[in-house]
Amino acid sequence: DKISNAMQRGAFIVFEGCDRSGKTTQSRLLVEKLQANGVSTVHLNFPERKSSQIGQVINSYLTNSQDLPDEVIHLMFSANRWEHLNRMRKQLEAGTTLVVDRYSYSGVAYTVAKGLDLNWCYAPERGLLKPDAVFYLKTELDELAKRGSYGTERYEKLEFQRKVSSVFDCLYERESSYWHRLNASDKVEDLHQQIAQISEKLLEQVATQPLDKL
Ligand code: DGP
Ligand code: NA
Ligand code: NA
Repeated sequence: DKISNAMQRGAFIVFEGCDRSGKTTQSRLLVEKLQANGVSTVHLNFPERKSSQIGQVINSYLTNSQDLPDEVIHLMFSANRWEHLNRMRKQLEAGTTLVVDRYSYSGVAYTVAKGLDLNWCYAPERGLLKPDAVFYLKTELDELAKRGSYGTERYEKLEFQRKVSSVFDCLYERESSYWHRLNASDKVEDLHQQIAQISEKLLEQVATQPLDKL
């Protein structure tokens, strides 16, 4: 009926994976598909580098124009997610679906890959909204290397990505109830079909469920 329709929330969908795993392409395709189906959908990307001072510090760190201790930049990435929490919650509650390119799991994976403790890394993420689904685009690193050389940003080095990838694998084992691990070397269109199918089911399932926290 009309009252319960008014209370339906959007889904919170996250894409995770190493650099160059195809997250940006797949998240865009999903947004286009949902919008074409008449689903109110917003595309977000973390880190959000432009709209805040914290985002600008992160950008200068990633482009190697500023150095910061590992702990400090870790907390900055987390703070960048906290900056957007209220707006994200309002959008979800208003029925808008969020498709988000990277989230707290990148936060954990990239800092654990530097050698910091996983529980310490996860702590500042607690209390942020929990995604309804995470699409983990799993890359074979040798495959990724064949896609051509990485860019010049701080983390775009094969050995580092190998470590990031193994942390994502651990997180997948831990969080597999709502993570979908997909083979990033599948054809773009095949991957998109898998993702779209899972997402469309999810929209109905979560519409009347309360939002959860990490
Ligand atoms: P992207 O704009 O998705 O290419 O991300 C930029 C880089 O930042 C990429 O190498 C992944 C890394 N990154 C994304 N989120 C986090 C985070 O929360 N913590 C850390 N340390 N790195 C992150
Ligand atoms: Na990148
Ligand atoms: Na991205």
